[in-house]
This record gives sequence, structure tokens and C-alpha cells, in this order.
Amino acid sequence: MSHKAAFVAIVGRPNTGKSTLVNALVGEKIVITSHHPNTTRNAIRGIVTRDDFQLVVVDTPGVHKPKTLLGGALNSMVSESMDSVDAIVLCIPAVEAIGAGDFFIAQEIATHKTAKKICAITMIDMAKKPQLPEQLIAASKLAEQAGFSWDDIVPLSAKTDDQVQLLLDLLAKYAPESPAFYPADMTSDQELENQLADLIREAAIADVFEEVPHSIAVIIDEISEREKRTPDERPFFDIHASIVVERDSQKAIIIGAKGERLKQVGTNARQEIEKKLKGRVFLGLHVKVMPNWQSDTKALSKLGFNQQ
Ligand SMILES: Nc1nc2c(ncn2[C@@H]2O[C@H](COP(=O)(O)OP(=O)(O)OP(=O)(O)O)[C@@H](O)[C@H]2O)c(=O)[nH]1
Ligand SMILES: [Mg+2]
Repeated sequence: MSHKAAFVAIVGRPNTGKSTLVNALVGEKIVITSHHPNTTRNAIRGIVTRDDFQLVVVDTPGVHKPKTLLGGALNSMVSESMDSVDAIVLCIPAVEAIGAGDFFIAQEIATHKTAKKICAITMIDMAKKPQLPEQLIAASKLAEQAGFSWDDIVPLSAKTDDQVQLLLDLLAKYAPESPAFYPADMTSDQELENQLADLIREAAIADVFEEVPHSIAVIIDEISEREKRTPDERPFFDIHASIVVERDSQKAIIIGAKGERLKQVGTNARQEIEKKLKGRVFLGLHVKVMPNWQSDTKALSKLGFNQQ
């Protein structure tokens, strides 16, 4: 039987449902999502394996006008992710007008001549009746203005799992003959430590506002597993992590009155980490200030961001 495999970049403006779509395609939560723009800060590969094909779907940061060094590095990451992929999926929400940000990305997509180009109209569960046909027309026009035409336009909802399978089928159809790139049981290329750091960040940004979510980064300081008292005892992990912010005022917000907020963040993150590690977890969180880390070359390297 012939086997196919492809690399697919999932791109779009911030908050357009890219990471939610990647999780839906993979069939499990491998990347974090939130209602804040610029949640994703790394190009993370999700892996979908079936008997006859494998798709490596690359979740990317939302493309935006950069205001910090980090912002510029995130945009470069997206450009790099589009290099030499077999297909590019541009996510555009059904419920938002197509604008200059989408055109900027479409122009870059146009330069990738050999890649299949698919427009995913996301969040159709939120769309009112006339919105969808209007958005389909607007998406066609967007490509036309950027000098190409879509191979497909797929309206979908990653939240209600509507038409996600259709997108998967199309991507598999477009995939070239190739052996698999990753082992069949692997669903993400992100190192465990980074996955755990992101789960803590997801909990920490959930209910903060304005610039605070952008100012939050997480470093895992230590992970260790306790020795089992009996061979069939569930594993127990001790994890210590730092939540990094840019200012003292933000540190106070994260900690909250009498430490209540930090405690809640710890509980929420621990529950997600326990699911991921399939064991019990002690999570110790510390809050640290790194002034203006988003624009500080040294701090960015320390936090693991490559800057060109
Ligand atoms: N109703 C609905 N909400 C969705 C859907 N897909 C995503 N969302 C929500 O939209 C918000 C943004 O989703 P993300 O998947 O984090 O968006 P993103 O494009 O990865 O965002 P960045 O990483 O910041 O660029 C979250 O609150 C999601 O729950 C959908 O199909 N329907
Ligand atoms: Mg994302």
C-alpha cells in the first residue's frame, strides 16, 4: 500500500483559532489556546498518523505588527514555518472582517508557489446565516488580490468538530508519497518541559487583562519523580516553576490578595499537568520579575527564544 506524508503550516492573524484547529486535527490537546491574542509563541508540530498517511501540522504564532523584539521573532518564526511545506492553511474567522493583516499574510503565502493553499474559515459555530457566504466571497477576493487562488476553502468549527475531518481528508489527498516522518505514537514534537511550561502559562493568563498575558513567561526550574513505594503505585512528580513577569505591579496581580490567585493558577495548571503526565503532581510556583523581557535580548535567550 502506498504511504503519504506532508508538512502543513497553519497560519493566520492572532486569535483566529489556529491552535484550537491543530488540537482538533491531532485529536488531543497538544497546544494551549486562549481568548488573548499572541498565545502561541513557538512553531509546534502536531502529528496526525493514520495507516496510509501522516500529516505534520505546524501551529504557528499569530502574525501581527510587532511592538517588541519578541513580536519580531514570532513573525520570523511564521515565515520560516512556511518554507518548504507541502500545504499552507490560512485561518480566517467567519465572524471577523477580512483586513490588512490577512492581506499581509496572503501576500507571503503567494510567494510559496508549490505549496497547496487552503483557506479555513474558522469558528462557523459563531457565524450568523449571511456571514458565511459573504466570508467565502471575501476569502476568494483576498487570494485574487494577492495574486493566487485557493486550492480549497473550508468552512469549519474546531470547537464543535464540524468539517475538521473534511480538512484532514483534503490535506491527506494533497500529501505526496512519502514514508512517515515521526513514530506512529508521537502526537507533538514539543519537549515535555516546554509543554508543561505552556500549561502553566495557559492557567496564568486565563483571567488577566490588557498587557499582562503578553508579559507572562514560564520557566520549569526542576522536575523529579518520587521513588515508588510499590511497583504499581501511580507516578508522583515534583515540579518547580517560575512565572516570569515584566513589572512588580504584574507580580502583585499574579499573586493576588493573600496569594489566592497564584494558588488557583497552581491548582488549574496542576490538573492539566496530571492529565498530561498520567500521575500525581506537586507543583511549586514562584513569581519572578525580569524587567521588559520581551525586548531584552539576553532575557529572550534565557527564555529560549531564538532571535535572528
Ligand atoms: N466558538 C468558537 N471558538 C473558537 C473556535 N476555535 C477557536 N475558538 C476560540 O478562539 C480563541 C482563540 O483560539 P486559539 O486557537 O488560541 O487562536 P490562535 O489563532 O491559536 O491564537 P494565537 O496563538 O494567539 O495566534 C479561543 O478562545 C478559542 O477557544 C471555534 O471553532 N469556535
Ligand atoms: Mg495559537
